[in-house]
Order: sequence, then structure tokens, then C-alpha cells
Amino acid sequence: MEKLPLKEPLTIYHIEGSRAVRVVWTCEELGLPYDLRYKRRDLMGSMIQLREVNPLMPMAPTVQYEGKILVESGAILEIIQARHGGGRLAPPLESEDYPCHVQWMYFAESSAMQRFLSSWMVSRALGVTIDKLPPGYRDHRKFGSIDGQDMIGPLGVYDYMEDFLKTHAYFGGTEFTIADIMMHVVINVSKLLCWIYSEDYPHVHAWRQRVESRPAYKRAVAAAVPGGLNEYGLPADAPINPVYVLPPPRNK
Ligand SMILES: N[C@@H](CCC(=O)N[C@@H](CS)C(=O)NCC(=O)O)C(=O)O
Repeated sequence: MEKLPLKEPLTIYHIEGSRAVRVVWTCEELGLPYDLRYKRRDLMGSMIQLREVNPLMPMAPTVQYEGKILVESGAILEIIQARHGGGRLAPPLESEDYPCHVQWMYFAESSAMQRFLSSWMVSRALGVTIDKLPPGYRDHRKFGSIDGQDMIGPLGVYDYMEDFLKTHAYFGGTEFTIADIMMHVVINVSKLLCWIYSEDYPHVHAWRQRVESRPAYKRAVAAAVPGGLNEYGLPADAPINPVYVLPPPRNK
């Protein structure tokens, strides 16, 4: 498997607690050099820094890669893996795992995160907590209805992930891949956005423990969120933005 040399370290513009940790994690897994730019415990300062290099689409991650400014974490991970992975972090094209690996790569942002954020935004727009969404939205497993067909909401997404992980060790299939890195952020924010507890889903929970025990994950978190992450996937040593309504404590 050809492995192209990286011409210069990636510059990763980051905001603590953001999806940019995916790029850091991938670089750590592959041993690629990177220059991580953000302001500690200063989300607005980090955003201003990011805006300077990417004024039209200031999103985290924004990455400077071989002279180009790139956004979209999935695309960035795929570029890094395909060019500099040397066959690591993705199944071979001919492997049985390849189609599912690609599916989860896209599913992370296009279906899972999109549904979590939609339900969260509806709850914010209506000024109610996620568990109090009106009929059709209230069971956020079903957040809309067209001709009697319920659409799949956040809990449906969890059921689907749990079902896949019953028979697969990773979203990448038999091996850990960048699809797992993509899916981790989604699962990490589900408690904050939709009050879904990954520990209620035994296979998702076991997967999460498996991937979080990887040394590269620990190095990525130490670099990208030095104060650690709280249970909501946010920086533990920064105040929580009041735009988020946290779930009530529960006895477990
Ligand atoms: N689909 C994009 C989403 C990037 C994104 O929305 N990042 C958030 C931080 S996690 C952000 O920059 N939000 C600020 C904004 O959208 O204005 C990706 O996966 O990179």
C-alpha cells in the first residue's frame, strides 16, 4: 500500500470540545505531525483565530493541508488516511468490511448528527426540553410523520448503531477505522443534545470503552482538551454554554 510523504505538518484550527478532535485523533493514530491551534478555555478566541484563516466557512475543524484550507472532518480524515495512512485505519477495497466502513463514515454527519441536531434545534425553537417535544416529536425515536410513516429520530439512530455493533467490533467492521473516529463524536454529544445515554446500549457502551482505551485517543484528548472532557463531551474546565439544557440527574 503506497504511503505518500506529508509535505508539511497539518495545521489544525480547533475549538475545545469540537469535531476537530477527529483530525487530531487520526494524526495520533498514524503518527503524523500536526500543529494544533486554539486558545485554551477560550471558545470565542479560538473561533476568532479560525475565522482569520477561513472567513467564509469558519468551522472546526478547519485544516491547512499542503497549501489548501479544508473543512469537513470526514473528508479531511479520508484524505489523510488515503494518502498517508499506508493502509491503516480503513479496510482494503476488496474486504468485506469496506462497504460498511464507508457507510458509517457518511452516516456520522449526514444521518446521525443531522438527526440529533434537528431534534435539539426543534426543542430549542419551541423552548421545551427534548423529552417534552409535542406529539410526533415527543418520542424522539419518531420525530415526524409522512403518510403514516414515522421518520427515524435520534433513538432510532441508537437502535441501528446498537444492532450493528452486536455483530461487529467496530463501525469499521473487524478493525478500528476512521469510521469509528467519525462516530465517536456523535455518540459523545448524544447525552448533551438528546439526553440519550450510551451506557444504556450495551454494545455501543462496550465499543466506546474499547475505542477510548486506545493510546492515540488519550493523546488526542490530552492535546485537544487538556482539561479533559465532561460527561457531555464538553471541556470539563470551561463553563457550559446556557444554550444547552442538561438532562436532570438520574439514579442508576
Ligand atoms: N460537518 C462538519 C461540521 C463542522 C461543525 O459544524 N463544527 C462546529 C464545531 S463542532 C462549528 O464549527 N460550529 C460553528 C458554526 O457552525 O458556526 C464537520 O464534520 O466538520
